[in-house]
Amino acid sequence: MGTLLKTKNGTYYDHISEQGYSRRDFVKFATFMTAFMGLEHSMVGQVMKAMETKKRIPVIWEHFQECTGCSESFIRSDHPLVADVILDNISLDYTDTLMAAAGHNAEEAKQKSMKENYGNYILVVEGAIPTKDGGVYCTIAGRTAVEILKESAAGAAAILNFGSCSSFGGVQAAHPNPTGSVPVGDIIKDKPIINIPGCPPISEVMTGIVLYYVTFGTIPELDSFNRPKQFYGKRIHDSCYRRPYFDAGLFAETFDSEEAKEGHCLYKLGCRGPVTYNACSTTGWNNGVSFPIKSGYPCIGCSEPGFWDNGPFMERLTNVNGIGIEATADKIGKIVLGTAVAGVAVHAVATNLTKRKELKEANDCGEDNLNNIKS
Ligand code: FSX
Ligand code: SF4
Ligand code: F3S
Repeated sequence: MGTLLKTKNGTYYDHISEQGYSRRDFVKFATFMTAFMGLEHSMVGQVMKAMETKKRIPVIWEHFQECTGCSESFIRSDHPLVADVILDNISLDYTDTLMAAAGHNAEEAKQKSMKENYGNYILVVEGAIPTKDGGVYCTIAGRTAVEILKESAAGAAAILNFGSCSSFGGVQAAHPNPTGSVPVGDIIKDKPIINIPGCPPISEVMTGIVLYYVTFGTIPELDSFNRPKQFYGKRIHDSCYRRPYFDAGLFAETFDSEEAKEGHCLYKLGCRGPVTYNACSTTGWNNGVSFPIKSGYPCIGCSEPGFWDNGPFMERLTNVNGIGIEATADKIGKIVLGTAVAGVAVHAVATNLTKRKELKEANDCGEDNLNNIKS
């Protein structure tokens, strides 16, 4: 786990080596992350070069109204270097959850880092910000979240909102939103903001954005909700392994049915996959091991704005955007099969399956790159 201000200077690769990782680990990590970021295989060298030559970017990580699931997701990545790149190598100058220091020491370290790195650090925010009654519903050391956020944002080069709470308000902002919670973007208007929603988001996606910034010195292309397109450009439905069942009109009616076990579509059990943009069905969680639908539970749309109010969960959607009808699941299956949408959707599934395969190969072939890639 990260130690406060341990990695003050040096490149990412210096720190990766310091942590005891081998060159082989580094190449495997770079290969995996390049594929994960959706970049061409030929870009592995550039990613490695950036990590070998660029000094680490300081990260200040604030927590406001949330459950800390985003941090949990982040540190529990199946890929050991994913968390270590941020915690030990990109260097975490302040996070009240993970840092070793506490109280006044922690606060002093944060103030020092923000001053020294003014204009250059990345601000990561987890959690929404309550604004009602002067913001009193989230205070840390006597200061409101609004006050702390404004101070931390002032010297940030960019803000990464980790999770649906800081991105869109999340559970706190659900009706009737008793504390007047808002996302970061409602308060900070003069900084580049990247939303990385999900409740929580996939850990490799969080690292992928930081690594992209490190490699290219710029933020990736965003959609209309400020989500990076390479991870949020497709619907869960577009690459879901249960999709052939949807297209064939075969649906599980209950969770404990044989059909559910066999892989029939969970649409009738409330799946939000057709209206949810996230990478879960393409990349999977925990190094591709699984994701909610694969575990037998419908997608609840956790990366979409206002998902808590888009319920009740476990009840089927009646209106699927993009397909543009209100109909029963059976009708949707038939209509998708019978229109041009089918062509687009099948193509998307095929594309995403290719990406999934590439990721697996990247994971397997990192070692080969030791010989093939000039560093
Ligand atoms: Fe929110 Fe993250 Fe959900 Fe929890 O911090 S996105 S409640 S998983 O933890 O902010
Ligand atoms: Fe998969 Fe859900 Fe789409 Fe069915 S509705 S194919 S379970 S994403
Ligand atoms: Fe969330 Fe749906 Fe993925 S619930 S974790 S976006 S499958």
